[in-house]
Amino acid sequence: MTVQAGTKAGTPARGPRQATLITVAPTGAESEKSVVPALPVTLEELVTTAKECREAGAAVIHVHIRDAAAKPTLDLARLKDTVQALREATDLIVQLSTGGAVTDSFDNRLTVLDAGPDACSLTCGTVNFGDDVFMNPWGFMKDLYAKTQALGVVPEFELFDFGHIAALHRLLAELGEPAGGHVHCDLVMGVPGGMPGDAATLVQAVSALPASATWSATGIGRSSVPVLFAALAAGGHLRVGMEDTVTFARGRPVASNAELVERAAAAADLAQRPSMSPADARVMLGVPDHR
Ligand code: KMH
Ligand code: ZN
Repeated sequence: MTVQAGTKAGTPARGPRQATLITVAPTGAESEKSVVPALPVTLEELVTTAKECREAGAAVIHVHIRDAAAKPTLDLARLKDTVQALREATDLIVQLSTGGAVTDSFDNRLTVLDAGPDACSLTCGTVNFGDDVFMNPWGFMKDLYAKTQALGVVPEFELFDFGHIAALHRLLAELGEPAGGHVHCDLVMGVPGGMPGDAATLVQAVSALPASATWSATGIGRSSVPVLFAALAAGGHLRVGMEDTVTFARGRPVASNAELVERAAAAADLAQRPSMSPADARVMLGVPDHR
């Protein structure tokens, strides 16, 4: 693993130190198209969204897909088509969700990697998820991580709670470095059942990450703006998108994913840490360009 002397969690370990990596999570598995009409659910809508978000400053796209009825699916053929279409249309790093929906089986979630993405999410533990449970037992985590290593898919470690950070340390100790040789984490804050989305919690979580890790943070729902500012202030990167919030401001629905990326990029500019290009993000994360 690349361990750089003198770096600590919270400072970007590679690539342009000042830039902010912005990931967009445009769809998720939870919102319904009938309730949130701006949600991109078809391949065409997703590709249009990806281009707009790239223009607005995103470097990574975290992808959940939907079927013809706009329901969440992990259909492998659809996932392959999606990876190909996003690569043809943009230079974004394509990160497929292995979390899927809370109803997805472990086998189907492992199969996601066979779609050949650049990167994938890898959640480091089970968490209460509103009225549901998002299941990520140790055995599944290990199988998923071993498969990312075998296929060269770069994982992003999704951390919903403090116990997930302990599990991440255990995973790295037992199975070694990730594909790409660099650890990048995403703090997912404000899920009902996970860690709260506030500045004090963020600082505490960052202090527990592996020493050479880079990290981003996302706040769910009303914690999206406070987490965005806390992450920038603490030297982290950002994830935004309609997977995480469908409300732009009190009483005002999100009109498009691009406006969330625009707001994140504007905040990053104000923080003197402008958005990072996909090419620089590939260097930081250790993601080869498969296009
Ligand atoms: N939809 C959630 C149950 C991930 O993408 O890896 C899980 C999730 C995490 O969204
Ligand atoms: Zn997701």
